[in-house]
Amino acid sequence: MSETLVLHHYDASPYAEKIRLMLGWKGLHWQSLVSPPQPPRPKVDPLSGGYRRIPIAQIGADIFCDTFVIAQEVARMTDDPALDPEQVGGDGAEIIARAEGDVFFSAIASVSPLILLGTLLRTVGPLGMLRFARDRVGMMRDGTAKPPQGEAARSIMQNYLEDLEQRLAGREFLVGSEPSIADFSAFHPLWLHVASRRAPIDARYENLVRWYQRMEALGHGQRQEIARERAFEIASSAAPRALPAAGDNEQPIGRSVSVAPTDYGTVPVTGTLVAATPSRYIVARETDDFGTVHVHFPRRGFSLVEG
Ligand SMILES: N[C@@H](CCC(=O)N[C@@H](CS)C(=O)NCC(=O)O)C(=O)O
Repeated sequence: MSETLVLHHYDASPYAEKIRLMLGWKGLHWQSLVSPPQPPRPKVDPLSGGYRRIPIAQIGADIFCDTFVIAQEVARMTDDPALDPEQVGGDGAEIIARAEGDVFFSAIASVSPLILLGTLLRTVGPLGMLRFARDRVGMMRDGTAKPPQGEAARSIMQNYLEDLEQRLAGREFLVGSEPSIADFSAFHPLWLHVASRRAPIDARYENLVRWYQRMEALGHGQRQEIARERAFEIASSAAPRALPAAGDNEQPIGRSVSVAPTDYGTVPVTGTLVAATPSRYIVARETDDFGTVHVHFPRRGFSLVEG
């Protein structure tokens, strides 16, 4: 099994930026396969079975959906528990939940619609913008997420900036003396906010600005672009790795299941449930092109139904 991580992503994706910076912090060599900012995604769908969000990571014939499990894999590969959302100490879990809840949506919704329009026009052009807007409206339709709008979003964003400014007083990183998953999670909605507003963070947030620059300076490690054929070859020439020993016997192991996010982008992936740990589902998919692949999902924020 190859231990090189392939990241399926696109450059403007903030959740992908969270992972790219983690790879940068660890100075890892990784492979990059870029997909478009909305489906269809023929370079990765055949591997994941249709999970619709980005990023997705691949190690051999194991496919990791959601940055929760991707971060756990980076933590494992680099033997750094501070990168694992389940093991991070201090206020880490609280910071992550906040950054990836209402704050994430507010990072965009707090930006003036005209400025946002300008950003989208510059990055994807008029047609791309229409395609993107239509896609994102559809993506939110079936989920439980209720993104804040207007004044509510602006106030969430401002409280977030103030909270981080205070937390960072007299310290370089949010938890401990080195970057942890709390920093990477706290960073990516701000990165989205800065890119969407096309303006830097207000200089009056001095601690925050310094931390933001420190995080940006971590870079992306050694990124190597690969073709879809190479990613497919990596999957077909590997067998999925051994399953975790500790299982949750309450779950329908060996049965046919569908797993989907509950909040947004609720497209299910179907296969056979081969393992369930307290935090993870692993679904085996039999494919003509790559043989068996194992697709990993976090349990939190995902539903599993039989059949
Ligand atoms: N909880 C997910 C959230 C991922 C997410 O929302 N990603 C955005 C891009 S940053 C997305 O997939 N948007 C829709 C899309 O790209 O199709 C994670 O941690 O990976």
